Amino acid sequence: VKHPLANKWTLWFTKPPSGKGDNWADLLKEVITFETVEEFWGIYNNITNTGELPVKADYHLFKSGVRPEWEDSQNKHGGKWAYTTKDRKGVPIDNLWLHVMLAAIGETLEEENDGEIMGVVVNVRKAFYRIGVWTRTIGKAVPAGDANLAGGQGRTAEQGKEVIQSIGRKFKLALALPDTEMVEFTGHTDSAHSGSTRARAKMTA
Ligand code: M7G
Repeated sequence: VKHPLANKWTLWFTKPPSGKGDNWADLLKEVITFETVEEFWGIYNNITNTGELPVKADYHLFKSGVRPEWEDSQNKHGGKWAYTTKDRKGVPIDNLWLHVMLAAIGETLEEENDGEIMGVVVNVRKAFYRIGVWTRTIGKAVPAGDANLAGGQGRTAEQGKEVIQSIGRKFKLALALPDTEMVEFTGHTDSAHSGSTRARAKMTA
């Protein structure tokens, strides 16, 4: 018996740059697409653990049809919740990432019909790991009739902000973070224009 997931998902990998001329587009590789629980475990059990990846590698698990890039039409008005660890040593990254992937494919990061979750990502960096959850919006009003969001019913700005806040709280639950740890939300346009992500964080949970 195969247990279908609510959505079809695609796993992507960012290769660390090998030389100077490597750009983002050359490094981002589509790995595999799946749509059942059993396929997920088959893939998970056969890929390199995050804790064994080299620095500058990423895994991205996105809804099929959405590229894990700011420029994708479904991401360009969105943002991400991110948890950045203070170190790499002693961090149970494989466990954290597994729980976030399970929350994504099990659809527990949002309410039914929110239509916000685009994907989840883990970054391996020199001094830290970062796990992110990408959302379609940054918490704004949505007009009725936008079939992708709010079940087509529309949302006020207030409701939009609360939907994003609620995803932050669910993300924190998936990570089982203590109250002393924080997750931060940033819009992709801010990330794309660089600078310190920390200084530009718009919401916290
Ligand atoms: P990062 O992995 O988000 O964070 O971005 P980091 O600074 O902690 O490593 C690293 C770099 O990868 C960015 O400065 C961009 O050059 C490139 N990059 C990352 N993302 C997610 C994108 C993207 O969506 N589009 C493009 N064009 N470049 C990206």
